[in-house]
Amino acid sequence: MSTTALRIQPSTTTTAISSAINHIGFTLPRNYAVFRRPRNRNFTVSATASSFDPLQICVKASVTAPNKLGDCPFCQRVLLTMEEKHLPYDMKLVDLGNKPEWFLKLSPEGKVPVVKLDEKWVPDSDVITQALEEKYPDPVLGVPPEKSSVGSKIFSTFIGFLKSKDPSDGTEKALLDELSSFDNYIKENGPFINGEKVSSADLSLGPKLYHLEIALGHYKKWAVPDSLPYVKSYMKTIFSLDSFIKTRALPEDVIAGWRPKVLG
Ligand SMILES: N[C@@H](CCC(=O)N[C@@H](CS)C(=O)NCC(=O)O)C(=O)O
Repeated sequence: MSTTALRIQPSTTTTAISSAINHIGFTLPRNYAVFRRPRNRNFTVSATASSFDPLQICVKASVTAPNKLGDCPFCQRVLLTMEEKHLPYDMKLVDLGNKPEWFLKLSPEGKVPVVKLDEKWVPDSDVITQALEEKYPDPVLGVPPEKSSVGSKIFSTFIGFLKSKDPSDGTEKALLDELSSFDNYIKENGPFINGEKVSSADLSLGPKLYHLEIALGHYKKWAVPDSLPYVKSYMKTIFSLDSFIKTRALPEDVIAGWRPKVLG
């Protein structure tokens, strides 16, 4: 908690106090609130984070640029959740090619993302995003169970097609079938999976579609066909969210990340 002492009259509103704080060059981070204590006397103003210090998250580091976020779609999913919930966070970039000791101590499986919640390092994006939803329910990102699996087979069928060396083995068709049923779903229920607002289902699927677009474009010269306009517009919408732009990987990292799978 940080404390800023100002001379303010008892009648001064907290809104005026906030602007006074901003005026002296101290910008309140998002998620901070101003309180007066004691009420209605000359007092100290406390600018207090509504509940916590920044969340600590370990994520994959870029392999193509120094000090940049890498190409892990599960890390991006968690970062997107924090961004959409306006939670401050502190990223620790981990070189997965040469995992440091400090990282292996807190993540014995050696996987990212891991997030420190209630003094414990928690792995797995499913578990982390669920815990964030429970701990920080505003805004609600959760979806009814029947919607949480919409589009969930797209990622595995994309990987099957990406790895395939035989154009007639049915892997492209398997991916197109999944994309086609997603196209129909968005046509009926969109623009997002849960309707009008972005949800946890979009924040999980979006980074995977980003990998699909870049990796298949690069390695197979393949793109989502024009016959699936709802998939294309969905991708455009998700990829242009501020939260997505802020947390996306560099295309060079996505390409480098999939190379071992493609070479097989
Ligand atoms: N089920 C996990 C998967 C996490 C995962 O596979 N992360 C990859 C990076 S994308 C990883 O840490 N791999 C360890 C390694 O490459 O050694 C989740 O949803 O968080």
